[in-house]
Amino acid sequence: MQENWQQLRDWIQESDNIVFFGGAGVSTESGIPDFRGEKGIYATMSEYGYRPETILSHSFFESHPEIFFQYYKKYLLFPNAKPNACHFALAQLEKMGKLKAVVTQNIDNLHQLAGSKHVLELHGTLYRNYCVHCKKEFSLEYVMTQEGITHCDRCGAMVRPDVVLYEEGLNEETLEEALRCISEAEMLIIGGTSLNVYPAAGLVRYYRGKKLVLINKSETPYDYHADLIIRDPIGQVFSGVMVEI
Ligand code: CNA
Repeated sequence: MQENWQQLRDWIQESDNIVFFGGAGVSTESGIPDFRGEKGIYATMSEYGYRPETILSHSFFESHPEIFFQYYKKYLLFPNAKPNACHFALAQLEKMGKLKAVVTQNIDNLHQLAGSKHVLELHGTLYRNYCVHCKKEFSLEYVMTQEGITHCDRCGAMVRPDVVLYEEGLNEETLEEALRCISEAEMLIIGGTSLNVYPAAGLVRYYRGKKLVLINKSETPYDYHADLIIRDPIGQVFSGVMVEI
């Protein structure tokens, strides 16, 4: 096993208050593309003539709902994706009493599918949907049965995913709980995130310990704060490390 993987294994073995902070790169090995990675959707598509950040903003959702729904159903919804070795390892570490929280920017529900219980979804989830007018809640299955814009079966208004769009604020309670977990953590593992999206990315600044691990294929603005950097695919890293824990 390479040296930096061994260091990660040793720190995991020693720690009983680990927090994981992750992003889209955690799910690329499950077949869900990220935004800013090498094969991310920001690099590969422009068919609508708008930047993805524009399409996924609150004002665009209100002004161009047809494009918003087409885009999100085509590029963000992967209902058949399965958790990978990273998701399963984190669930296992929680069961062992070592990991206290998964703080995620992901909206794909894969941590819960893998068995994690304490998951703080900073950007919400595609698995909850609600009517913008009467607030009736809908499942993902309901959304998938409708082409284009999803409409409420009670009042006819639009049904939107319960995710945080650009220009929208994060849920205060989730943010506070994430901040508490990170600031109390003995070990913080940051993985699969470009640390470009604020305020979520700013949360990692609240970590005060000496075991900050960054597992990311590409550089991030936070690399110089890390005590350990691993550039390998995160699922492979966890499957390699977990056999010895
Ligand atoms: P991002 O900006 O796309 O960054 C992803 C990072 O992960 C990049 O730096 C990649 O180099 C790195 N990466 C990709 N694959 C791997 C891998 N296998 N192992 C290690 N590193 C890898 O994504 P962020 O999460 O930083 O940005 C936040 C956005 C992305 C949030 O608002 C999410 O909702 C949104 N998003 C979520 C999903 C999802 O839920 N699966 C998918 C796409 C985008």
